Amino acid sequence: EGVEETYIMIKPDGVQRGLVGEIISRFEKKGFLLKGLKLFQCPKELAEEHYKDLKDKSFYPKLIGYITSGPVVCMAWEGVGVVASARKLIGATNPLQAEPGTIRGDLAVQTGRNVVHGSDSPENGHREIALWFKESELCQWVPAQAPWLME
Ligand code: YYY
Ligand code: MG
Repeated sequence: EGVEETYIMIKPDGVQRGLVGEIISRFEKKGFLLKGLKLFQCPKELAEEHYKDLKDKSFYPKLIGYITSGPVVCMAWEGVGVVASARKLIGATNPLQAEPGTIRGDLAVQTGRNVVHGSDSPENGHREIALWFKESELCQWVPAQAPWLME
């Protein structure tokens, strides 16, 4: 597996419920590299572009309302196999089906309030990071722990 990047977003319920630190911690402790981070009030147009593949679904209008209902925390994370690994840390879309130990399994109960988003492929990781961040908001850096994380 190669180095990938993924877009992770704490949804408005996660922010309102005071789960920002807890959720960021899980990715940080795993050992992924944080490249971008901001609190952001998402405009409707951006939410619609982000979820454009779902625009024919019955829940789409509610989903757009939910994502724009308050600030979100936008993150860009990098690492080997980060896309699939982050999806595992997040857990199943329906929190009642998400395994204990996952973010949704531990912290949420309903699909419509599932606290966090994660890109579903490396291609979408690139697409979503480019959509939510300006190039100047992303940092290229080598953390001090790097040699202790990977040989
Ligand atoms: O990638 P993931 O977030 O796990 O699920 P998606 O199938 O991409 O759906 C995006 C988002 O839409 C989901 O996190 C909640 C919402 N949603 C919903 O409200 N009701 C559904 N039946 C399916 C998805
Ligand atoms: Mg998805």
